Parts: sequence; structure tokens; C-alpha cells
Amino acid sequence: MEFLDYILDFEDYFPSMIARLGAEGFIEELCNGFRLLMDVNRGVITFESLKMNCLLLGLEVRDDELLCMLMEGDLDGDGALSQMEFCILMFRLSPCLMDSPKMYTTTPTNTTTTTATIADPMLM
Ligand SMILES: [Ca+2]
Repeated sequence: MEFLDYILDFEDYFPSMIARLGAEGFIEELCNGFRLLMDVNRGVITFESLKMNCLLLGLEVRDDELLCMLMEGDLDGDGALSQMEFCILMFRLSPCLMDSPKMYTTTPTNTTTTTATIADPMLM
């Protein structure tokens, strides 16, 4: 399986994961994913740790795909992904989440509107 396909497949689960786990549980899942890929000695995802751990996961990854992901997510330019950078990257890669930031938030119980409180992307 191609690495980017794997990531994209994973993203398909984001909305249902958030619905099921809540925002905090979802972040926890992202952190688990981060720990899966990080360099345990440095506590960040490096090119080497990404490549090695993807191989361990049985993923076929091209070097340029890994570099692309690292460059995309590396906000402070140190060449590695911190946990925060990884989470931000995952959110950015998921257009569904970015387009509908309020989709899965809970609504106050005192609302008097009769409109649907959970937006359905199919209707928009
Ligand atoms: Ca960084």
C-alpha cells in the first residue's frame, strides 16, 4: 500500500473517530499515532524514524513522500515533527475537518433553534 493512500485512508476515519471519541479522545489517538512514528530517543518524528517505522508497519514509502510530509508539517524548520506539528499536519490534511470546524462540536442544551445542530455535509 502506498504511504499517502494509507494516510488518506486514515483521514477518512477522522470524522467518525471524533464523533465516537470526542475531541479529546481524538487528539489522544493522534498522539498515539505520533508515538508510533517518532524517534523514541528524541521525542520527535525525524526522516529516519518515519522511514523505519513505516517499514515496520509494512508500508511501502518513497523517500520523497516522507520528505514531502516532513516539509509540509515542519513549522519551525528544525527538520523534524514535534507532537504539535504532527497534530496540526493531520488536521490540515483533512479538508473535511477544516471546512466544517463546528460539525462535531456539542451544542449548548439551552438552544431554542429547531435547525439541525449537526451539519450534514451531503446537504451543503
Ligand atoms: Ca519542527
